[in-house]
Amino acid sequence: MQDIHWYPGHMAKAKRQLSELVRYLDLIVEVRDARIPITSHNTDLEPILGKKSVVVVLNKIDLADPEVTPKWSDWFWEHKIPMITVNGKNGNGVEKIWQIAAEQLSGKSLTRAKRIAVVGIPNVGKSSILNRLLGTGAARTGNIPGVTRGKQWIKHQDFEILDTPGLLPPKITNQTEGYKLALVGTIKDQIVDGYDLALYLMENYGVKIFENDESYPKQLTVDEQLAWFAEKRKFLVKGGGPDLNRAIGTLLHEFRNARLNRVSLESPPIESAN
Ligand SMILES: Nc1nc2c(ncn2[C@@H]2O[C@H](COP(=O)(O)OP(=O)(O)O)[C@@H](O)[C@H]2O)c(=O)[nH]1
Ligand SMILES: [Mg+2]
Repeated sequence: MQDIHWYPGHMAKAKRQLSELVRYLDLIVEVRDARIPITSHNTDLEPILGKKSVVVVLNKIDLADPEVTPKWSDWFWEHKIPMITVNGKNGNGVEKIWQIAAEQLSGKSLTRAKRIAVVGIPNVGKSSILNRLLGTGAARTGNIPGVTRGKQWIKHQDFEILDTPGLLPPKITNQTEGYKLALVGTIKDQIVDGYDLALYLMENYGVKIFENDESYPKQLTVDEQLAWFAEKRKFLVKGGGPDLNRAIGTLLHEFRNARLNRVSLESPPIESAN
């Protein structure tokens, strides 16, 4: 895999902007990808948020393994992290955000509206969720000096929610995280080599992806599995060999769009009871 590096200045600027914003907030809605609930969280958020209330929203549940997502729900609540699962694309579950926000802030007596912002790494669905939230009869309110240059607070019930999401780059500290982020589409294919990515996918998730396909050759090497996929789809080069490039492109495309068996790339860690 090629080096993935974010310019340190890029990360620093995002952190600074978010720190400035957080001072004005009562609650942060942190959107994560349900297929990678850990890797789609940038741990640099924690010192920025301090003791502010956070609600985690696991989005894109339509793309995740339906057996794994409920385990994540249990895991978050066991760790006392309020969370809900949603589909930002069709809006399912998004309304629950108002309810859980109200619950989390119920102990807080404020004479002004309670202020919320949506934050997260790129492509997790922040804008989709925000649009759904704001499509529910919300009205624009005045500016709050300091934080709102170019931004607007939108009034909904006794909340004010910022109309633009807070953005943090993903934090990539090892190759596996890079692969996972590339597989869910957070970082572009140009950064991670498609062949490496397809091999990583086959090696770690091939069994799950093709669990309903009896012809899937578990016992073969990942290269041979890619060739199997090419042949199965009749992707052949001139002369008759498997067209691996086309197989890689199709495999990644179909994975990302959940045309294959739905897979979560991360499951909750198994913790001992003591
Ligand atoms: N399948 C699916 N796609 C989603 C969902 N939420 C957002 N998307 C898609 O994911 C892409 C990124 O969403 P966007 O809201 O722009 O993410 P942002 O970068 O975090 O603001 C878009 O193509 C959305 O249509 C979801 O729950 N399911
Ligand atoms: Mg956006």
